[in-house]
Amino acid sequence: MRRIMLSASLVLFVAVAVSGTACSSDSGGIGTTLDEWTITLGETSGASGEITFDISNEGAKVHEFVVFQTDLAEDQLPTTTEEGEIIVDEAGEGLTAVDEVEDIAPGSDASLTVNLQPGTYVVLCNRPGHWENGMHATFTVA
Ligand SMILES: [Cu+2]
Repeated sequence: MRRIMLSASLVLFVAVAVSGTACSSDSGGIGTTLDEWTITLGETSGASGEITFDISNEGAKVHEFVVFQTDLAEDQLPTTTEEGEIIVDEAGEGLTAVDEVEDIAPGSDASLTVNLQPGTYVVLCNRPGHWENGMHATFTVA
């Protein structure tokens, strides 16, 4: 009898562990919403190491998601122009490009996993004019 109860609780434990894993892989990333003209992060800080941004474009325009390491304020980045509109100068002083996802269509999702060291990061959309219109957010890694 005692042995049967032990195996029953072992089965229960395994079942909980498996469903716990499935649950965390569904929502393991940082929810990231792109829209005109905002980038909204579900969390604005995280621990160093691999971080995944689960990106949804809920806007009506194509957007992109670019990650920079920088100590500059998110609305005070070096700029240049493209198609007559302001964009962030990705080679500008004080910016270190980390990674990006381009051309995220309206209504579609994307995912970006980056390995981040402690520091301050700015995420933004660098389609012409979009950063200037407000598509930027700050993310801190401890
Ligand atoms: Cu955009």
